[in-house]
Parts: sequence; C-alpha cells; structure tokens
Amino acid sequence: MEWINSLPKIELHAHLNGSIRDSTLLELAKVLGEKGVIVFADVEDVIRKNDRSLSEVFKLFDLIHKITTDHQTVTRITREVVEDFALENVVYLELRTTPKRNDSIGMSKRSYMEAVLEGLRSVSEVDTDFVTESNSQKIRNACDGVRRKKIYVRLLLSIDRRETTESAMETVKLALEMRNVGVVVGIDLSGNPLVGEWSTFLPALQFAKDNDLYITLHCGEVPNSKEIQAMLDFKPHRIGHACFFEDDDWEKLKSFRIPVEICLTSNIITKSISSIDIHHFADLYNAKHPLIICTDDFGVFSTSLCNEYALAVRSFGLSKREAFTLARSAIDATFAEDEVKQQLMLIFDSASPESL
Ligand code: 6MZ
Repeated sequence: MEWINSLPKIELHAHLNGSIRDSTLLELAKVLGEKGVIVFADVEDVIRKNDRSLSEVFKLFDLIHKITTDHQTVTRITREVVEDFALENVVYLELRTTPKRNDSIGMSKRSYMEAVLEGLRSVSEVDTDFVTESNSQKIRNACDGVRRKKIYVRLLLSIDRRETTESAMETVKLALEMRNVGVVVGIDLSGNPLVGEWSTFLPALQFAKDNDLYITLHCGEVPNSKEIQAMLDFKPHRIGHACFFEDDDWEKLKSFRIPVEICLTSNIITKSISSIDIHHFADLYNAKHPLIICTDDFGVFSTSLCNEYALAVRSFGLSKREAFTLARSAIDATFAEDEVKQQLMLIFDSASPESL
C-alpha cells in the first residue's frame, strides 16, 4: 500500500518518550551502561521485546525516562520524532509530553519544555512551523531549493496520573505561559490508568478549560465506569482509547460528539482489545462518529502512522477514497488555529485520492 505513504496524514496522539527510534534508545542505553548507571543487557531485552502488557509498558516508560531525561537528550528525541513523522507525510503533528522536574540535574518543568522547544528549532531535515502566523518571531527553516516536506507542530503538555493536584496545576500554568509562544495548545491526562483518582486532576483540568486550553483525556483504557462517566461529563475536546466503554458510555460519547483518538496497534499489543475485528473503530466509523487514527507510542509498539492506516484499511475494508476522507476529517479534531486548519485543507485538496 505505497499510496498510504503519500497520503497526507494528521497525528494527534503521540507521546514523545514513546516515539523514540529504537536505534537512538539503544545508543543512549549503551552510553549509560558504560557509565554503570544501568545494565545495558536488561535494557536491550526490554527494548527489543514487542509483546507487552499495559503494566509492562509503564515499567518500560520508567526505564526510558531514566535514559532520556536530560536536556540535551530531550532536544534530540524531539527533533528525531518530528523528522520521523514528517518523513511519512504527517503534515500536522500534535505531540504530547509530560514536563518533568529533576532537581539533581537542574531540570524544572519549564527547562524540560525549553529543551523540547529547542528540539523543534533544531529540525533541519524538513520544514517545520510551530508558532502562529501572527507571532512576529515566526520560525521557519530555510528551504534548500529542493521540494521539502513541511510539518506543522503543536504541543500538548501531559499530566501524569501519578502527579498531585499541585503538580498538575503547575503543568497547566506552564502551558498557559507557553501558549503565548503559540506552540502549546492544550493539556493531556495520561499515565498508568490503574493509578490516581479523577478528583485529583479535575481542579487543574477545570482551570485549564476555564482558561481556554484544549483538553484530551486518556479515557477507558481500563474498566472504570465511574471514571469514564465523570470524564465524559467533563466534556473534554477529545479522548483517547475508549477501550472499556459500556452502552451508557457510548451513548454519552456519541451524544456529545467527542472525537476519539484511535490507537489500533497499541490497543492490540497491550490486550486492551482482544482482536482487531472487534475493535470499536468499526462501530464508531459506521456511526460517522469523529475519530482519528493515531500511533500512541510508535517506538514502544514498533509501528508508524502509515502502518496504522494500513491496518485500518486492511481490517475494516476501507477504500483509498475512504482512507483519504478519514485522514482529512482529522483537521476538525485538531487543536490548531483556524488559519492552520485552512492550510491543512489546502494540502488535502491538492492531494486527491486519485492522485495518490
Ligand atoms: C497512558 C501513556 C500511554 O510524556 O514522557 N503514556 N499513558 N496510556 C498509554 N498507552 C499505552 N503511552 C504513553 O511520554 C511517555 C509517557 O506518556 C504516557 C505515560 O505517562 C508515559 O510515561 P512522555 O514524553
């Protein structure tokens, strides 16, 4: 399915530290192994393992964070992730990451995010646009005369479910400050779904919403009907996963028309969904409910956005035109400014399914 590579695509659910190239992770792990900070062989095994339960995934993230959480590495992985998405024709990327504090290396949530911004600035393989048109500091990499790929990038700051209300609030305040730069558009709630209480995060999320930040929630990644209902009642602008929804939840989701970020490979590998043919993609798609195909963690799950589209096309019998329409429909679900949405429409209009 070569044409899937040429299809313009929009990625709305990608975690920075889940989207690291294996080669980069192994290289970094080797250096830390040599310094005696970690045992390289342990890391190699975990990194190479493709089949992981949800709880193993979160153990892996703890390991990844040990390897990646210094300013220089955060900058590097941000650059590589943006380049990798652009190279598979992602034209708009909403990348999410959890701002981290680590006093021992002088890292604050703010300096972590500055390292991410530095990563965006350092992209050279492709043209990036990550500040709003109205911002006079508009940064655009020079075009080298050859037709280069161009990607719009916006950021979501994630709140990890292990955080306290105060820490979640700090992230929201940081997002509000960084919104002025134009690149940060919203807040995500993620992390191990078996940890933490909705009531802990609600004050910070409500504050974010009251201040017009967009909100997306990991919702229904494990069975928890009380939390799912409370999350839907909060009316987030999007949700991710929705694997363990019951009839009442589907009814509410559909009546509120909340778009769903669908991560097929992630759901199958973590066994949140037992087999692709019973995945809720089909029901939502047939109901014409807004949904977006996403990768979640392309490094951890060894996938790509092309691969996710190919899986959807194969599993649910989508035609080229249907896949194109689905990819284009993601524009409405982005948290981008209207001006960017219009640019994205032009990009899709200039790439009709017949021309792929
Ligand atoms: C819930 C997930 C996730 O933020 O350090 N994360 N949270 N469910 C998932 N499905 C498998 N995949 C990733 O990226 C890694 C962090 O993203 C969240 C977890 O909090 C993980 O630690 P950042 O860049």
